[in-house]
Amino acid sequence: MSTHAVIDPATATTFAEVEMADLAATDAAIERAHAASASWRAVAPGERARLLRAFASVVDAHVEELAALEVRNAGHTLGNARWEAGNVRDCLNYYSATPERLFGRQIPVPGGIDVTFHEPLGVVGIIVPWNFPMPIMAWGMAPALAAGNTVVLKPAELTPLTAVRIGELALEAGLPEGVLTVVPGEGPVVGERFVTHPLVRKVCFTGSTAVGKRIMAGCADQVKRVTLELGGKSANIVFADADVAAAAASAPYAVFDNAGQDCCARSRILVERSAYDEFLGRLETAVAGMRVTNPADDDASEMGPLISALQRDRVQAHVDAAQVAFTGSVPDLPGFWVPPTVALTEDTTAPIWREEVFGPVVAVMPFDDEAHAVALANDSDYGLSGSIFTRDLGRALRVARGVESGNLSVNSHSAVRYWTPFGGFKQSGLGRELGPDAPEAFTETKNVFIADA
Ligand code: TXE
Repeated sequence: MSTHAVIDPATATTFAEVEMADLAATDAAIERAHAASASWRAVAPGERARLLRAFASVVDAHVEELAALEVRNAGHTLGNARWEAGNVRDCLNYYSATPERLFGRQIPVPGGIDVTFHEPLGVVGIIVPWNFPMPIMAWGMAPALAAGNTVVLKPAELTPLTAVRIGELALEAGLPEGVLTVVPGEGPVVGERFVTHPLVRKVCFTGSTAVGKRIMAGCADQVKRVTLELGGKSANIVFADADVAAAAASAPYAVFDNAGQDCCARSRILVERSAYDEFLGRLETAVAGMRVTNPADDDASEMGPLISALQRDRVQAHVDAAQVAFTGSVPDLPGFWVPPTVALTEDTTAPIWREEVFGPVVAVMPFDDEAHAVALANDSDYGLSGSIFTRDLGRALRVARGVESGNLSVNSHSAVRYWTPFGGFKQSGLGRELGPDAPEAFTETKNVFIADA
């Protein structure tokens, strides 16, 4: 075991140390999860539902504590961090309905009775990134547990604190030992072990496309089930017939929320040429008005720092290579700060237009008509999210059907709701999380035929 320093990204100071699991500790956690599996799947559905609701209530009682930890550890604004902790509670409550409603089917066949069952997979390994530690933890953990699996979960090296605390809260709520085990550690050690260990039956990964490809290849070795939520370069398409003022006012939140470290960030804004100048003017006013401050000192902060020096340097390299039109402000602090930045381009090969920046940087490009907008939006390896601003319902539906993306919002920048499926087209991922069907993705379908005679 070694320890890892946890850093406050607003001030670049260490404020906690976390023990990192080595291979032996990872194997032990997986074996404990496997040992707990038989009894967890045998818990009566109503009792499993009750335990998940108890877990949700304990999380609810600790929302402020968890939010404060995330403000410090990830530089999130207090409003976002409260929403994130509440999202853990909400996902647990939502999927607490699953154990009593995970219906199989009776399919008419000749010669007997045929029934299908949804059986738990066994141990599920969840690998979580640092950008939304709590929600992404919940999106895998809640449906997996509800469907009768046990979970080993690796938080990101940079942001382990809330996951460790939620693991403790699960025990406090009465979940049996081994049902949820949080294993802080390095990706290439703990994360890779989830991929290679035969007792882990499914891996859920959220992170970079590069690591996602590696995980998918590793899982192929054992035909292991895998869900991937990867990068994005989502388009925010603004038509001239839209409420341009509302679109411009919401655009900063569509991309600069969480300092742009969001796989759903609408980091490409496409504006119909006739509204381009008006939109840019309004966007400049909105960006200038953004409150970029240390969230740990300012409850009303609208944007905090980037997560690490490495991430700041990656983002800064993109900014240096782009044609910057205007920026917002940053506080004078030693942490990892980049101001909200707006770049202009008409070059579809420019890195700022093609690559995921994962920072508070947006590229704006004009378009000529509906077909041009859809073609530009689709000219990407990614397809996770996106927005369409228009007052024309027919156009909204045509464009929404035309854009190759897993999640689109019309006249809104909201991307993720736990009631609805979330995931990407193309290199943004594989499989879907959330929504009513998520628990089934943590089961095997078993078909049993009983002969009449
Ligand atoms: O991601 P990594 P990084 C994108 C974003 C960002 C870039 C790099 O563009 O700039 O990725 O971020 C674990 N086997 N996203 O380097 O390395 C790691 O420990 C198993 C998009 O931080 O993919 C962490 O828990 N696991 C994104 C998680 O993978 C491994 C969120 C993510 O880290 C591993 C984050 C390995 N070999 C970054 N190597 C999104 N989709 O929201 C690392 N990990």
